[in-house]
Amino acid sequence: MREYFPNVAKVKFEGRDSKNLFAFKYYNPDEVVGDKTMKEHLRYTLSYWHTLTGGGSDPFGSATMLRPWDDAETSIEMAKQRLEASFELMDKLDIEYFAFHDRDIAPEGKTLAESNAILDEIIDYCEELMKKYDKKLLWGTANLFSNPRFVHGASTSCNADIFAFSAAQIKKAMEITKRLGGKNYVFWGGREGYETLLNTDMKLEQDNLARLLKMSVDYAKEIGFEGQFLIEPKPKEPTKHQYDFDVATVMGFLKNYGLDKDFKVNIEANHATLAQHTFQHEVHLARINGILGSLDVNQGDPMLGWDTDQFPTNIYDAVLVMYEVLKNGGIQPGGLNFDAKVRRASFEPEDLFLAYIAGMDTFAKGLQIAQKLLDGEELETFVKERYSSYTEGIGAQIVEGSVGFKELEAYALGNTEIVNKSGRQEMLEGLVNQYIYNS
Ligand code: XUL
Ligand code: CO
Repeated sequence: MREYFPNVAKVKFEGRDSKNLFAFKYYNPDEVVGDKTMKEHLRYTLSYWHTLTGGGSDPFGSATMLRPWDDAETSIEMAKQRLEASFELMDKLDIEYFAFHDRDIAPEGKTLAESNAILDEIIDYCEELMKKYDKKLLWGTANLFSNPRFVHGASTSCNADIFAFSAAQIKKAMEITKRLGGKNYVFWGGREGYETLLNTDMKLEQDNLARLLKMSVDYAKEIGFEGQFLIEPKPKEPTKHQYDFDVATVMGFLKNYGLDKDFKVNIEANHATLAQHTFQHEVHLARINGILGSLDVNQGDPMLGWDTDQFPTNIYDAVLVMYEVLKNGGIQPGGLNFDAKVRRASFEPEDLFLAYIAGMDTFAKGLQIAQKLLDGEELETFVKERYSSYTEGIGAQIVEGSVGFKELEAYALGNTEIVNKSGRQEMLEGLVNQYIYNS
């Protein structure tokens, strides 16, 4: 098989003093952190769309990326070359998992039947390469947003024919995900939202979204697909009002429609910040509600209001998110998917490696620091102490549910000296920094 990236050899761990650009300084797959190796904790995943199909075009200019498969003669030939290149990338970067949409792994045909046949041919080859390179599928999904037919949405389209088409596309995507042993299946509602209420029946659209999800659960049972279903929240872009705005909105929606037992969430950093939340907030909220499924690790630009999908290099966020992951007891069967693309000006093939290395080192270091923070117990002890009034006396009675308004009024009337304590935010921020500086 052709070598697509002959200028880059297998990327190895060389340690923090290495000056080799194509080496890991912190990601050491076999290093044990807490109870698992780094590789087991992090479950790094290559995003097929950004890595293999992203061309670098923007609203002001066309594609810039130089890619070894640019000269392929047909779209099927190009899809096969991309597959080969993706496994070479995973192999050289020691990335165990990948994630894909149906329409980025294989080109779309003129009809649904033709698209399905092309998918089958590509998935056959994918399966062969997975075996050869010993790689796994973290998740599959259906692209229900790029084709113009989804102009009014997919399951939330005003057009029932589009609902039917979407169901058929998900059915096929779920079948191929099962066939490749996918650990999860993701639903990102790319166009499930609206622009104006002047033309929108929001109740019917949300009911239909729930109907489609219910059909997905039923079909998974029917074919014996046991992967975890994940909803990926995002607040805006492409539609102004996306229905799966953030983790809290998704939780309410799932409960409302009785779907909460069947779905968890795939949280993306840049989607969290677009919703005016920190990445840690979204991960924490999902964790305490038992629905933390998987992570799309990337980062946005604090000065831009859209999804820039940059490779994650912010160590502070990585530490706090890995702290949540550790407190969750891990992220399996989810993983850390680099839903990130190189910048338009980083157009050389080698930039793909450099970007993944930067992201993988960031989360490896984040994991190490988070484990130390957890072992140090200062944060946990502080928070426990801060709420200690609920472990005895009136607080314990509130928690047990043994008092109501009358008892609380009697207590408050007799309690004339209320004392509050400092929240010590700056002290705690300094403490986290100390862990980062010293590790
Ligand atoms: C879009 C996005 C998607 C999902 C999968 O912002 O994040 O790539 O991760 O459809
Ligand atoms: Co994503």
